[in-house]
Amino acid sequence: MSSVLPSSNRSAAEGIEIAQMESEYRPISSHLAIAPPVSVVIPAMNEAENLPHVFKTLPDWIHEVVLVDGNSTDDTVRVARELRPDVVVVKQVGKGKGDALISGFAACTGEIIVMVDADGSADGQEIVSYVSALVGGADFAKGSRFANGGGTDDMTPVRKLGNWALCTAVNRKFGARYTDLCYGYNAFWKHCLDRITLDCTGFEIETLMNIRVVKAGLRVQEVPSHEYNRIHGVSNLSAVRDGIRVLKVILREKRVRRTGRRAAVPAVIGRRPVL
Ligand SMILES: Nc1nc2c(ncn2[C@@H]2O[C@H](COP(=O)(O)OP(=O)(O)O)[C@@H](O)[C@H]2O)c(=O)[nH]1
Ligand SMILES: [Mg+2]
Repeated sequence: MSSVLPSSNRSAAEGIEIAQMESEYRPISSHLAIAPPVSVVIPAMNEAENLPHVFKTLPDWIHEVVLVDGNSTDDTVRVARELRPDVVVVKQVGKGKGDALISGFAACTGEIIVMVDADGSADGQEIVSYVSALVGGADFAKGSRFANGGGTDDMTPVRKLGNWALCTAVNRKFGARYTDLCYGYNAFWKHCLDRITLDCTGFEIETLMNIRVVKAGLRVQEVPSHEYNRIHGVSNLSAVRDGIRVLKVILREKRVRRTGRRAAVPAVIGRRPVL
């Protein structure tokens, strides 16, 4: 369009265009500005004491925070609203972290969704790394405590061993190259939800997502992440009970592919993020 304008008007038109672009793009680091709105989903069950820390680490360029309350008996919802009056609170109808996340995803209005635990184990400042991976071309930015640069203060040796064994099983069975499996800090383009059906209720949700994104041919990039200790309270996860649930998901997903009940899906060639 600028080529048909007289040269005296061209710079004014270009100036307006640049001003419009600047208003659409939010700087998220010293070298990156993004246009897509980012929603953060936080599943929370009795995390009132941890929320002040969690909310404090979230970057100010976040579009919305969706807190999914698992029928907390403490002040989780009141504290969340005090800390952030614009927080979107979703009251969970069912039970379990998976059920909570599925409800939270449905409530998001952003183009990018980031999953963040409410126990203080995740540093919200890492969101910029996840978003960078997504605007750089990934469909799914998968946090990893065992990729170079990642780490964990929160996992017991038993949980580390179980996670490693289950991760190895997923890599062998589905041709993935993951360094971590059962980790709650991940981010993805909302359109990925059209390609992966989520139908589980518990802590196996991350495993199900990690398997289905591979099966759907989506582009997955691991993002090194550090998991800190839960600040207050105790984990709701039981290594044995939830490890068995994760194993069942892996076996079920393998059976689904082998019997061909779920059709293979070609790699995504959908809308690409614009920088
Ligand atoms: N809404 C909701 N959140 C849950 C539920 N179970 C766990 N969470 C949340 O999921 C996150 C991870 O749970 P956590 O107990 O820390 O498990 P861990 O990180 O695997 O040890 C925390 O923010 C919990 O509050 C649930 O049934 N409903
Ligand atoms: Mg935790």
